[in-house]
Amino acid sequence: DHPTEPVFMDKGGNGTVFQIPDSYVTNRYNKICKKVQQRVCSKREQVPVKEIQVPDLSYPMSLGRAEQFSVFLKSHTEMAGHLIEVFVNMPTVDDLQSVAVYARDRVNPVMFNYALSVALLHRPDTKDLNLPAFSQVFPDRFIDSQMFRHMREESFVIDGSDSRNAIVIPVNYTASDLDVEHRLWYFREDMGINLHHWHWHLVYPYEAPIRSIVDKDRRGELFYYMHQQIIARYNAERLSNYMAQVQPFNNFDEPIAEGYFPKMDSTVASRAYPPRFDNTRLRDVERVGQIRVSIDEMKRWRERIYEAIHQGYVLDEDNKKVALDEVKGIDILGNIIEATDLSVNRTLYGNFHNNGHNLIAYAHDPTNKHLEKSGVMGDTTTAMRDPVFYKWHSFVDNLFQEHKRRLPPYSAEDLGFPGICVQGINVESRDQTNMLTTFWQQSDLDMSRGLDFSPRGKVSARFTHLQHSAFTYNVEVENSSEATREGFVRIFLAPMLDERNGIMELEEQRRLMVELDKFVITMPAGQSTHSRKSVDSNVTIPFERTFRNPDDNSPNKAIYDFCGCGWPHHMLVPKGRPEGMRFKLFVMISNYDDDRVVQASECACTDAASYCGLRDSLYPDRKSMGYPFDRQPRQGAQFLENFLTPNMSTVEITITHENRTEKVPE
Ligand code: CUO
Repeated sequence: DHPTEPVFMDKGGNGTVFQIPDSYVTNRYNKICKKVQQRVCSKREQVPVKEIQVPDLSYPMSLGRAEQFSVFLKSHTEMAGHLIEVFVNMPTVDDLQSVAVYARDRVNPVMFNYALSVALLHRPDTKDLNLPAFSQVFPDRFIDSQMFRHMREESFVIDGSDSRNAIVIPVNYTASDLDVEHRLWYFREDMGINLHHWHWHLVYPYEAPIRSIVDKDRRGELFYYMHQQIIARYNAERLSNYMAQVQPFNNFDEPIAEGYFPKMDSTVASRAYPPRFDNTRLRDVERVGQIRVSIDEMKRWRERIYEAIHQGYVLDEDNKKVALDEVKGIDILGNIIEATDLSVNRTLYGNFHNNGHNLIAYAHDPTNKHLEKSGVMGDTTTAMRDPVFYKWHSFVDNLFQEHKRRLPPYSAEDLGFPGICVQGINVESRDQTNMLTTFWQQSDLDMSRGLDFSPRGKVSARFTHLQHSAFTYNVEVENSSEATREGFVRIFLAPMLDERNGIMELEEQRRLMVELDKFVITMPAGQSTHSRKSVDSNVTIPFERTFRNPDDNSPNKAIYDFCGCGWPHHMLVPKGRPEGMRFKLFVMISNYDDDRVVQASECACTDAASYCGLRDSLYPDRKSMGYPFDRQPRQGAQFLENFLTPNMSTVEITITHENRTEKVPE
């Protein structure tokens, strides 16, 4: 039944005829497709597709299907941008479905997924759809490639999906204990963390053909803040593991001491993700037709960014000064540094952060001499696995901090809330007060969406990840004003001691302040106690969203929706130490009348608003992100205790890590 012609012709939307290479399975097996379909999908629902005039997709199709798509490469995001535009502009969902079906077998699969996801998130008629987790669609980006062989074996067990065993993903598989950095495997290689990062960049693309997709409220500031929080969290984990804080990568001429060997194969590119050896030196990247990044250019951009920060203004394309003021400065800077389409001057300030990723991602083969693909730093799904990610972003954060240091510190008056006194805060967990515990837990994830094994059915991977016991905050407040007041409760956590076991000074500690929660309370006159559960955190998404299917029919399904951006709840608190590690928990109640953002709609994805914003809405806090720790402390506030105004309080808590593994319930 096989067709004989090696090459097929197809018509683009503008009537032009272009060649489809004979590698497109759908074309080559056109005549037997019904049979093939029955073989692989016999038990699945078949969805009829409307016939449409297919738009010209030749531009996005110019990226090979087996190429490695990267959102940090401008040429790739431009192609993806074209595809996003096509998807967003399809008049109806049926038309979108038809063009998506057409594109799926022709366009690079990762680009297809990226573009369709961005379009689905931004089309008014699809934005409430649940996207399948990226980990299920492209499991190769999250797990040891050796596991696929085991999964294939398991897939031969056809006797109903219940007979198949979950494949246990080994822990400690990317390095040995000789590598000190490997102590952080559970953070860097955590699936939920990597999914959050992918999803954040999906919600906030730095470039798109439709301006509203990029131009979101305080988008540049959120780039700064979300990544600043990643570094703060990472440093808390480092201290938990008796390691010094991450050293920013600020010298392009110095080799990168930390190597990284991902041990993952890209199933799309059919190639292993290349490793980076210890002490790799950066060189200019000159990959013809792909990307050019010169180290000198990076240095020039860096100096111009520093200069702008020190002058207090940037220059736009017309050479006009745009002030880096207290309100908009950080947002302008975020867009310049990342850089996004909203950068006021890409010519002058370049594409600093994105090209830093590229410079590092191609350090093993900067001229494409060996025809190697990019390392894990070249993609938002995988970048956080590599220790160098944190060094790079720590440096990027230093640039933002340089700006923040130039702003006037908040005075005690700015910070205060007259009439409100926080009398105390404590946390309760497992009948203990101010003691939190972490431990290991196993969870299963069905990978079958991304594994084309036949016969189909559930093939699960079993991950080991950090988890903590649930806890509750109790905040005691005295409202001495006559009236009921609304307060915005801001809760942060930071290590108490530095690497030398000394009490940390606030200027250092404020950068390690991890936001745990933020919520509104109503305080009647007099005393009141306000309790809040850890699972309700304003930075995390529920555990189930990381580890369950959107089409899971479990009875719990109704209690969670599937907005994918958000820190995974199982990583809410740092690991701590087996003997217990001392942290400071900080609470502040600010006046919600000053902080409230008045806006209409209640949007569906509100779980992780502090790190992800709200869809189609303004960022739900008028204060600067990271407030009150985003600026240098005022004179005299050398330690956290000196910083406190009556509407704040702190308590010392101990986080103990129990080295036990909670198994998946049978
Ligand atoms: Cu998220 Cu560098 O921006 O990875």
